[in-house]
Formats: sequence, structure tokens, C-alpha cells
Amino acid sequence: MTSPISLTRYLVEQQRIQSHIPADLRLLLEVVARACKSISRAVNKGALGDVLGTAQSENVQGEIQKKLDIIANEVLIEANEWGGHLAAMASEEMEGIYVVPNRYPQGEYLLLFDPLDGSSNVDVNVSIGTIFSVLKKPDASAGVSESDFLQPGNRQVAAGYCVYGPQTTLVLTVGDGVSMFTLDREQGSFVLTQERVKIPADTKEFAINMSNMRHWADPVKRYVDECLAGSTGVRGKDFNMRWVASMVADVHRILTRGGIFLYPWDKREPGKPGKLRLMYEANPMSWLIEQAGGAATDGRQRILDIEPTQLHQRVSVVLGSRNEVERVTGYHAGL
Ligand code: P6P
Repeated sequence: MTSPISLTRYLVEQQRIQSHIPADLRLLLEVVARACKSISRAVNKGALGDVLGTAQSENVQGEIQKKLDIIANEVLIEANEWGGHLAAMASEEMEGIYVVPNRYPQGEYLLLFDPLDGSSNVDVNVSIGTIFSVLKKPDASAGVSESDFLQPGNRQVAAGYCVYGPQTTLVLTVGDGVSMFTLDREQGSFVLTQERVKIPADTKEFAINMSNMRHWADPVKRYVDECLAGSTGVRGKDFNMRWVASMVADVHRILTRGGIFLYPWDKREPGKPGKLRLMYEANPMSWLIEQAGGAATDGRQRILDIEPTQLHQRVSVVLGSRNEVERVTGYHAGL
């Protein structure tokens, strides 16, 4: 029986074989993974630790912060600021960027994260997760500012998430496919459990918050109505629906068995392109989905090609099994 491959061994071998994981990026990914282990421990404490409930504060999005939102954010900042691999970090939980303090060496990478996505689920013991995206500073020589982060998702050098569910699983891409690592709590290390993840091009499972149906644009209504019509309608097959209200959990299911996830624009706030954030939710998830053979658009264009204008800008998201995403995108184009 071959010995299990740890995340460290996987990254060392990828660095040696593929040489597209420079030493500083390997260090960054190992530090993020270690931070996710700490967050997993805090999440798993639940009512046994002082981690549930709200923190009596709001984040930059105007959302009430959960205690675990703040804990997870602090864990990621403290884990990453001293290593010399980063120039700065950006988080859903912080209005501006966090520049690595002068007392530490600065690196060339930029780390963006949603420290605890789906945190409203933590109080009801449903899977949540950490999402992260890695960019390179455009000009290695200069200082760092918020504008350095405003790069399209097709410029990411690494992306991933850690889902805190029945298992704690780290899912990662550096541009050469998607790999999954499950936390072995006895060893305290992430172990490679799946490589070359592939999403089926077709599916019978869609994920959307159906309570928003009356607010959707017509192309989304048309797509969902056809799914609901099932074998009696134009699709000629029955569909199943899932909605965890935790993007990490819904995306993990899609990477594992296919499906389509939609959080589209709706009429409630017409000026808002969507609910989800481009830089640290949609971009990393879209790259993972594309690296696994799926597709990701905002209903009209490839998410990874969107040129960002604001750090916390939102976007409409349609991602998953390629043929379904292309169908929804086609409906938006009037096909
Ligand atoms: P709703 C969690 O708050 C989140 O940002 C995503 O993880 C999730 O897919 C979505 O919002 C759920 O939104 O409106 O269904 O609660």
C-alpha cells in the first residue's frame, strides 16, 4: 500500500516536477492550510467554546459579523503576515487592504480571502468554509496599494477553499487541475484524497435560493422553470435541487458530483450586480470550476475575464457543469 501523500509532499513534488510553484508560493499555501486547520478547530468547538453567535459588529458589507468571522480573519492575518511571502492581504471582513507591517519582510504575493463563508450556518451546525485567492503584485519593485489587487481572476496564481463539514477538506488549484486534501486529525496533516477532479458536463442538480424567484430576470426564470418542468418539459429529464446557503458547500458538491450553482442579479437591488463578491468568492471558485472542466459566467461573460473596479464589488454567478452554464448564458443572450 502506497504511503499517504501529505500536502507538503504534494507541493514539493509539484514544485520539482512542474516548477510552477515557486518556493514562496509553496510556503504561502502551506501557511494558509495551517491557518485553515486552526479555523477548523475553532469551528468544531461550537457551543463548547465561546465561538458561536454574533460579535455585535458589522463588516464592510454592512453584515452582522459572527464571532467566528472575526476569529477566522485574525487567524489568517496572524498566520500570514510574518512569513515574507506576502505584500498585503484583503478580506471580506476588512474595508481596506492589510499591508504586511514593516517589522516583517514583504513578498510579491497578494492574498485575498473570505475567512468564513456561510458563517450564518455555523450556529446551526451546517458546513461552512474559508475561500482564498492568490495574485502577484503587478510591480515587484514598488510598494503595495489597493489598486494592485484589482486584477481579473484570470491572473490568479493559486486559488482554493477549505470546507469545514463532516470532513475538513482543502481544495486547491495552481493552474494544473484541482486536487483535494482531507484533514487527518490523528496526524494533524492534510492528505491527498483526490487529484485531477473533473466535473461532468451535464447534470440533473441545480442550486439556487428559490425564495428569490419572483425577483429574477427572465432568462433565470426560464432556466429554473424548465428544470422544474422536468421530464414533462423541454429538458426531458427530472432535476433535483440543493441549496446549502454556503457557497463552499454547494461548490464542493458540484466539484464532487456535478451540478449548477446560481446566485443571479435580482430586482430587489437593481444597482447591485449580485450578492457574491468577485475578488474573494467568485474568482477563486470560478477558477477551480474551470480547472475541473466546468464553466463560470455572470450570465453573460466569463467571470475570470471581469476587470474589477472595486475590492468588494459584487457579481452575478452561474457556475458548474459546462453544458448547463452555457445554456443559462445562452438564455441571457436571447438564444
Ligand atoms: P442566501 C453566504 O452568506 C453566502 O455569501 C454564500 O456562501 C451563499 O451561497 C449565499 O451567501 C447564500 O445567500 O441569500 O441564500 O442566504
